[in-house]
Amino acid sequence: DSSSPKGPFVPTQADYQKVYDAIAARLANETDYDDGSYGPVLVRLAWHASGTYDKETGTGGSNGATMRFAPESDHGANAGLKTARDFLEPIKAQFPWISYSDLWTLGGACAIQELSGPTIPWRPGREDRDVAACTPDGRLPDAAKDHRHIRDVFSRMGFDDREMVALIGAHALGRCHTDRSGFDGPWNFSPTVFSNEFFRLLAEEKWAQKKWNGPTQFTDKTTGTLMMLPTDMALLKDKGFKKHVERYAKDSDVFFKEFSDVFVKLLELGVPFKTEDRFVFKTSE
Ligand code: DDH
Repeated sequence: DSSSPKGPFVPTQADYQKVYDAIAARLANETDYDDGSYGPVLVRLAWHASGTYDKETGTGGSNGATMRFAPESDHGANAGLKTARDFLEPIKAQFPWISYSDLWTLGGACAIQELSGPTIPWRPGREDRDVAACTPDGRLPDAAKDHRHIRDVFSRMGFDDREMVALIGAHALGRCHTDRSGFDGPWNFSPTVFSNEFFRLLAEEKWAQKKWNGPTQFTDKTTGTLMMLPTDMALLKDKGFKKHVERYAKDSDVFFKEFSDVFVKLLELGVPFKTEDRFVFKTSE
């Protein structure tokens, strides 16, 4: 009946799949960037939007998408993420009903799946908040620090040792950029394919401090072209972390399963969802 009043648009799983498909298509088309994919930087955007969560105060997390605003957009840790936010703008224009906070997290889930990673079940319901909800600087990890810092930062979000190590395995993807973090280079030879290579190389390669004028980072002795951050190396120093590095280095299936669970948890920290149901999106062919 065309005369009946229309209620507000309530998107279904099929509508979110359309958003997923549009992001996946854009990832497939826009290959003239870095190692050929915006996927890694989309994963980093979803992580930095979520990783500000503080379990004591309930502040931060992906709900709000406050990285749209200064000061949060200017926090040192977020350098370079404008690239990812801008990449998603045409998707927001095509689907104006989705919040930025849902879009950025969906972008991360989509990128993991499209880069051959595990399925990332995803829930909608985040609402954008204004500049007043920006988190203070210093909540995201500092790559120059040690195992105690990793444990401090990730316990504040509510993660245990196993989850911390699994999450950092996302460094299978992408690279460091001197004009963003000051560090340089990729962690493995296939930075656009999600894998357990980060752990395999960390456990099996020999790493030496890089000789250069930049910040302290490590280089593989075999080729001299790969990198590890001080915080990555810290995973070998701490017994509670190292056992998980070794488990994931040996067993890719276990890593995929445990990464999926903890990435889902990361993207949901502090979000007041109204639904229990998660959507599993179909990956593109
Ligand atoms: Fe990371 N990360 N990350 N990271 N990260 C960088 C790049 C990428 C740390 C530092 C850096 C996670 C944890 C940590 C990704 C995902 C995740 C860069 C380089 C630095 C520095 C940025 C640049 O120069 O462009 C530190 C420190 C930690 C830590 O936990 C101690 C986690 C948990 C994730 C995740 O996704 C779950 C990804 C992907 C990238 C590659 C980005 C790109 O543009 O490529």
